[in-house]
Amino acid sequence: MKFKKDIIKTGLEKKLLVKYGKKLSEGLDFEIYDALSQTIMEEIGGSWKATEDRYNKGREAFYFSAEYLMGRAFSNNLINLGVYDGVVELLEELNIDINKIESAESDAGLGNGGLGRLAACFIESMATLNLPGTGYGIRYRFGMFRQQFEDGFQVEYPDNWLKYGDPWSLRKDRDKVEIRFNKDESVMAVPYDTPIIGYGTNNINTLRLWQAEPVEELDLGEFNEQNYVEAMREKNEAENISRVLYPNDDTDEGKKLRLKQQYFFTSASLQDIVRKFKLKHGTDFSLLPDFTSIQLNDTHPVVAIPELMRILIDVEGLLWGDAWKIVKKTFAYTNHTILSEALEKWYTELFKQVLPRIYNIIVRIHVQFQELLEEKYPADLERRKRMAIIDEDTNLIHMAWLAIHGSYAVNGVAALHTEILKNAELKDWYELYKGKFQNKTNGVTQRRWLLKSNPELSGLITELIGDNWITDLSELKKLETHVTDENILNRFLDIKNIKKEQLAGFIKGNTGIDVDTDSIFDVQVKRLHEYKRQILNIFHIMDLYNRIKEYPDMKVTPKTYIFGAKAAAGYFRAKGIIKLINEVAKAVNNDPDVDGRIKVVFVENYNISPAELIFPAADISEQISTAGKEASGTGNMKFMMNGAPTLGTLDGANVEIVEEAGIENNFIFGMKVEDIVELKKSGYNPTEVMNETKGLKRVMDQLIDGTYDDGGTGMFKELYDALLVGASWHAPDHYFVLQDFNDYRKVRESIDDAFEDRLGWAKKAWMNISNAGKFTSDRTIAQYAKEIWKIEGKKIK
Ligand code: HBZ
Repeated sequence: MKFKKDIIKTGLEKKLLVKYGKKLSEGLDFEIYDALSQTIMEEIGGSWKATEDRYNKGREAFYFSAEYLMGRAFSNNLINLGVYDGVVELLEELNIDINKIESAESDAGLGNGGLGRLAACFIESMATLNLPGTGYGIRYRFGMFRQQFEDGFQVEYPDNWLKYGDPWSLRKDRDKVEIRFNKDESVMAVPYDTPIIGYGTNNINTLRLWQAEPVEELDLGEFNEQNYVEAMREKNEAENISRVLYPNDDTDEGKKLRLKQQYFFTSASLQDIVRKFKLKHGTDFSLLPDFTSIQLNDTHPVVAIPELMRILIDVEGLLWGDAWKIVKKTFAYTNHTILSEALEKWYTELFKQVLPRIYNIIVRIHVQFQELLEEKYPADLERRKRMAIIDEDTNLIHMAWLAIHGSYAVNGVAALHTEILKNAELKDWYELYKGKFQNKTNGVTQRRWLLKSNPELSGLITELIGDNWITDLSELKKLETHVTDENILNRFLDIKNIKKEQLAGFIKGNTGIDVDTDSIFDVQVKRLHEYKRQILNIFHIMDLYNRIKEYPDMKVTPKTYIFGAKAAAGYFRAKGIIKLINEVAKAVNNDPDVDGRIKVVFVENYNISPAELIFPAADISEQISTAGKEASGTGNMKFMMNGAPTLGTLDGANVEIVEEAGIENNFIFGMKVEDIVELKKSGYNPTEVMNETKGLKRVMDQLIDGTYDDGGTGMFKELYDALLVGASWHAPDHYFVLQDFNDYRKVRESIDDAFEDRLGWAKKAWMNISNAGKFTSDRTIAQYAKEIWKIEGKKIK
């Protein structure tokens, strides 16, 4: 977009006056943010429409996702439009601080973690690549909860992100559709469209999020009878459907409202797609798969498969067989996890009650699939049972099985993950449907995670290799020739220091803690989960603290351990780990004996905006999940492109990071997938490991001897038991924390020495940046476009 200063200025003034009745000098930060954003929205309206017209009649991809973790839109949009500097200048002239305007925007936190953020990166890459692609999802009234620490415990508060409205979305009343659950229950789905602005292009794609509303605002009969509460009931019940994001990132909720959410947004999106298809191509639905590819982001939208059957049969009058052929050529499914507790299953009873017609369709798909299996594996009853879409022993509908059977492509999200799917978790399915399986290693958008969040490093990169890297990240490879240039390495270190200063300022504000920016910033930010092993990290800190107390003169390279993590509200053990980290932090940070050598910081309410400060400031990226458990990880990539070596296991995309950047430039430790298989076979005894590993017994004892106080909740004892005794649903230490402890400590010690050689360190960091090219979501999306969606870029003028 061309920057037209006068137009932006006049727009800003007008909007302030009309909407808030204020002159520029009187506007509050939020009001200025709102007025400016609306002005930009008006300016891009033409391109937005032109993009829609350009994609018209061609093949399109649709991304169905229950989550989009977008963060703030303002600066990113200005940057992608190429008007950021102009707007900064204008605001300076008007004596307005852009940082304050930026901060007035709430994060759109409509996602839990990696899966939701991936969706956000993906739609941005689609726009940048001029790909005809639309995102569909839910406009939650409340996103991911706001986390607060009270006495070291996590407490959840609602995330009221729409309190002041959202200037980046447009309500499209004319496109609203009715969603029928059963014969006497329906709601309206009203779309809100957000422009997805590509970088360096005029193309503007769309994210369409549905909001639930009652079919009729008020029951007038009840109202006239003066039953006001009854009159409002329908409104509230309808609105409940899009009221709040479920904050679980790992266990399937199995709740009625969650199923309603899933059906609500997939049905609305399919109705929208079918309506537009008919407008453009008429009613020959056999052509639908020629023009449409729908990507299912995990199992959350998989109910779309039977719903499209319903629409084609009940509404459009097709025969079952014809409809099924169409459906199977329309959907593709992405798997993001192998944790069995995360694979969605629904009780038939509940399903039948909420969605009777869809249930019938699933039964028929199930029966036909069993017939197919019988033909293929007549003698293998066990296999047929394992693969049953409806498990007739447990009465559970297995959504992942429905997804694989009902789609034309299935993909994992990193090479190792896809191999595990093919050879273990989905082995039966791979044997049946080999041709469907693909790998698509995740990526992240460098526009947000480097260009926007680290303008200092971006400036240096552009100075050295030009700015093509912004849309072609493989260009970073050209930086490698500078790895021997001390001047450049020193400039990198200076930039890292600036970013650390900025983060230190934020930490001071967020937690009150002063941190030393000369210390190693060792960072683990991600959802709190046992498999991600934050407990391994804190155990190492407890051990180091014990040793410092015992040998006060011991040499320690100063370190700041930074954590950020939310636990699912009902995940007791994860909340215990949060409390433990906070207790250790309190002890360490207030102990004069430690004398500033180590600090522990737990950033409250970690989400996208703090993340943009954290990744650029990190010296070390902690990626320490149990091998085989983290499907990919994407934070690991954000650290890498900002020059933080990985301290990690050979898990998920870490494997590929090390392949690209060199094992010598990262810090790899711990058991590999094969080692774990072996250890399980030979019998794992965590108590023995604890007794044999120096310092470990002491750390474990501190969980139960009162050293750290869990406020009488029993949380720390529960952690202790999980590691040594196990529980009804798992063996002791099933994520091998104790087993990997010693190796982890060793590799951390090697980091200390490496860090003190400043230039040597800068070289490692630089090699990571130079080889981060693979991990752009542009590459991932180009692969989806070519190998799954079969779509091509269509640039507007
Ligand atoms: O998806 C994550 C994986 O754990 C991570 O390894 C991967 O990089 C990322 C993107 O592919 N999975 C999630 O973030 N999953 C969820 O957030 C989730 C949300 C709701 C659920 C289940 C999982 O019901």
